[in-house]
Amino acid sequence: MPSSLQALNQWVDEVARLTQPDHIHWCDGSDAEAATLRAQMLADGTLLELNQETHPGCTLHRSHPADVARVEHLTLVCTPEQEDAGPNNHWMAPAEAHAKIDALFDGCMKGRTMYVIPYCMGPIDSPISRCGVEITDSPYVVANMRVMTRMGAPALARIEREGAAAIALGEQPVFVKGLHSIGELDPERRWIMHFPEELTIKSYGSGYGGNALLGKKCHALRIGSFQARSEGWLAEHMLIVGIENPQGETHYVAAAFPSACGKTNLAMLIPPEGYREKGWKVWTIGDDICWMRPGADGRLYAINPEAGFFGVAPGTDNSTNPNALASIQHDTIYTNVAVTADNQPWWEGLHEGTPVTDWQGRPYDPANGPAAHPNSRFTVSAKQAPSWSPKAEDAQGVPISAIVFGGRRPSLVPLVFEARDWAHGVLVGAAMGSETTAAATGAVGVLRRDSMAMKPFCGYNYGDYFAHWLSFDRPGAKLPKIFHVNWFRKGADGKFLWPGYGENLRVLEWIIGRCDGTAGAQETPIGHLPRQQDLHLDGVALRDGALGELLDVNIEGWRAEVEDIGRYLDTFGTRTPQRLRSEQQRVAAALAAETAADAAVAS
Ligand code: O2Y
Ligand code: MN
Repeated sequence: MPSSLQALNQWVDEVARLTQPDHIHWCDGSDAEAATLRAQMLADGTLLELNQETHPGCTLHRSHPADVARVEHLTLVCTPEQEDAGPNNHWMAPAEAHAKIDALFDGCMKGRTMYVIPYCMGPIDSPISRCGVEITDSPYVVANMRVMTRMGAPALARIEREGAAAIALGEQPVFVKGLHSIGELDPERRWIMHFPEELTIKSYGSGYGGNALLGKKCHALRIGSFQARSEGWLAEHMLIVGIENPQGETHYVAAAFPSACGKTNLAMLIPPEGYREKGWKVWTIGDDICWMRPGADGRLYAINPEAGFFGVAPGTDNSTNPNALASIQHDTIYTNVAVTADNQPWWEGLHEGTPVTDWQGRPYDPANGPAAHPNSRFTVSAKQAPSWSPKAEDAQGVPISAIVFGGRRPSLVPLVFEARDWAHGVLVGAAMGSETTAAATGAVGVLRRDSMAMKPFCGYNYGDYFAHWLSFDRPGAKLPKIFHVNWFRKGADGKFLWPGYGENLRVLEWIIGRCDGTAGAQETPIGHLPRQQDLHLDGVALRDGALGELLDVNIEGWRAEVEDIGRYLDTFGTRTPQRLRSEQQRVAAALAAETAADAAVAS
């Protein structure tokens, strides 16, 4: 038998009976296995070799043109009661969902090899890590899972060890079961289903990213958030970054932003020159997902459950993210980028020059749109980042000093503010969101709330999720301070007021100063804001009046905002915790008092 764990063998047998593959391959994660798969994919055209002189070890995959991104409308959370999935999820009853997707899986691997991928999310020896097994018929998924997770023999050994321990206690072995097939890559026959109570994922009909690499969004966030709730930890859509000051002290910050708000850039930030000269350093632990749990000292300790980056290529260049660019010069899988005449990967903004072949493999013609797909990706080991922190392998995780929420808010929301306490911070996270851009939806300037950046990823009812967050505030807890940032505030001329990128370290410095008690602030009804003198701004070019606007709190605008937050909380009905409603009412009352005080002064 391939595994000493009978429950695993039985499940693999069951899946094989349903899908009827020609061969079954248990992945050991070895270099030899990776080389064999790579050669096979190069031979059948699944992968194309890129220029091995400029990009050694790099390959290109072109996905089906109708399979280029996550598909939220086809992504389901299948809890027995719809109310438990909440209005934040698409839902189907488990029996109906299993029947629907199993009919698609029936015989789908005939003529194909079925790969069994044991993987561990997080350092292999960490008590915070959790394991899963993905069964797939896509060798491209195997290659990506090898980069994105700790995959193969060590993961299987942990699953078997934990399984044996559970059985000894009379319990069921606990590992997440993920079944994936590319099927026919037909959008009409595509589902991404989650069964949280069964720790099971079933994904059919897509070979792309978050739909197919089941360790990422499906396990580490949707199933992970559900598991985290029952086990007392947090599975979050957050980057983790270490900020080292000139005294050699490192503070770890976890930050949640909706997709496409620059999480990877912040995780790999390069300090402005003046900061570098003084000795500031930035260390990358993770760029997308953070698992946190309280340690014995009451602080929250975090790991990055992933081992690699699945980053968006367009927007990654020498001015925005030199660290990411340096990471992807070798041993990288590119997906849906364009190619130059000398066979190098290319996307808009990377450098001057034009590609010869677009993401679909057609001769490049600007009339067909961008050469690289806007959601084209690189898959690369986190260890290849120059800013990678060896602490990312620390079994205990890193202690989190600050949690930062943010979104794209062209108006109203200041550059940075600090929540007054944990409950207020949870409200700030629940209320966060971005204004839509024309490219995303066609509707410009519409605010979409995306609580904790988890809207597409929370595996249960948001109201219960807010209650879970609030539950961490208990005796003995030494919780991180919570902040909100907005790098995207615009002036009346429609231009950004803040330069962003490396300059964001100035804001992080204030945040860390607030955590260790060295930075000043003023109290306002929405929280604590830096006064102009509290930020170090030497060497940054801001337009006249920009700082005033960036740190302004418009009371009437905020009154409307907080009312809208109240209406948003109402959408989760009785599942919204009363504590959160009280917090919203407290902020509303503080703002109203400010209006009354202003009126009294004026009269
Ligand atoms: O479109 C996809 O399948 C990828 S989505 C993704 C990938 C890496 C990090 N974050 C995301 C996201 O959508 O948040
Ligand atoms: Mn993400």
